[in-house]
Formats: sequence, C-alpha cells, structure tokens
Amino acid sequence: MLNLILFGPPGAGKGTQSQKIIAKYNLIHLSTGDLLRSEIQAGSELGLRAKTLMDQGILVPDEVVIGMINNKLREHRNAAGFIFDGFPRTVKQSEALDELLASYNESISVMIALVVDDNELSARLLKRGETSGRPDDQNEALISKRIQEYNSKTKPVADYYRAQEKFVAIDGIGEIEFIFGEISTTISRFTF
Ligand code: B4P
Repeated sequence: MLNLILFGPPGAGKGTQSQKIIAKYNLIHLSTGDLLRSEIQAGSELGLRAKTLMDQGILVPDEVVIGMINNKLREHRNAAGFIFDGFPRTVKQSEALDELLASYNESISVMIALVVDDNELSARLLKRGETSGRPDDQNEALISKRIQEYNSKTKPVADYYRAQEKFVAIDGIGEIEFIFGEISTTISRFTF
C-alpha cells in the first residue's frame, strides 16, 4: 500500500501534482482544503466555522480536520492507498494521522515536499485568484498570512517525518511534467 503525503506551502503545486499522482497510482485523494470547501459549499455548521478562519488565512482547528480524515479513511478502508494533500499541517495532525493509520496496520510511506520561494508562491496564488473565485487567493496580505501560518505551524511537520527517514524535498519550480517525473522517481524508491 502506498500512503503519500504531498507537502509544501500554499501554492507550491500540491493540488496540481495530486491530480497527476492519483491518475497514475490509483490512490484516493484526501485534500483537507477541498473537504473544507465542500463543507462551506454545503452550508454546514462546520463549513461556516471553517470559512471564517480560511478567509483570514488561518488554519482551522486540528480536531476538525482530524475528524474529517478519520471519516474518509473509514469510508475508503479497502483503498490501494492514499495521497494526503494539505494534511497534516501541524505536528498534532501528524501524530493523529500516524495513530489512525496504525489502527489499520498502515503507515506513511513517504512525505514529498515541494520547495518554492515566497515570491513565486504569491505570484501563483494571485494569478489563480483571478479565476478560482477563492477568497483566500485574492489579496496579497491574506496570501502573506497563509505563508506565515505555514512557516510557524506547518514547517515543523517536515522534521517529524525527517526523523522517521521518510522525508524527501523536490524543487517545485519548473515544468509541471518535469516535477511530476521527479515525484514518480521518488515514489518508486519507496515502494516495492
Ligand atoms: P488548501 O486548499 O490546501 O490550499 P493551498 O495550500 O493553497 O493548496 P494548493 O495551493 O494545493 O494549490 P497548488 O499549490 O496546486 O488550503 C486552503 C486553506 O484551508 C488553508 O489556508 C487553511 O485555512 C485550510 N486548511 C486546509 N487544510 C488544513 C489543515 N490540514 N489544517 C488546518 N487548516 C487547513 O496550486 C497553486 C497554483 O500554482 C495553481 O494555480 C497552479 O496552477 C499553479 N502551479 C502549480 N504548479 C506550478 C508550476 N510548477 N509552475 C507554475 N505554476 C504552478
């Protein structure tokens, strides 16, 4: 079973590369950003609470996203593997994910981090904001806040998987196909 975490700051290309990975490896795609946006769309109470935070570029509480991932793992318990996109974003979420997977006798195979500098991230997100309709992509101050959240709360997650010797960093700047090639090569090193 392949359980992959795609890691990186907002705008690093996680969503973009996830689409290519699921097509090639037949994995279930679990994007906490997409799950939260579905809740907002549905007008659920959880969605309404999450929207207030997401519109300010702030992470939603750990319990909320851990609960959503727990439900999805249960729903897809016979899957060939998972790609976690935008999760875990805190060390607490990483610990919870390890525990959840262990309860199915599973574990993370590898975390692949996409490395992109802040100027490129802002440019990509502002460009996406022209067409995506995502409120969190539409102004520079909000994008800076998201990058700040990433630096303070999410970056330490890399060390958590580095300590388990499951961390690989890849240059996230360049042709989308080339980056996908690098990801595929990395995946083949962690699967047998
Ligand atoms: P997400 O939906 O995860 O948003 P994101 O970080 O912006 O992801 P992504 O950005 O995947 O987009 P991609 O890099 O592919 O989260 C949104 C919010 O939800 C968070 O701020 C937070 O509030 C909340 N949230 C989500 N998960 C949470 C969690 N676990 N805990 C707490 N809160 C959580 O693409 C960006 C753009 O770059 C695209 O337009 C793409 O076309 C372009 N691009 C991609 N690759 C490129 C390349 N190689 N070259 C040029 N452009 C490229």
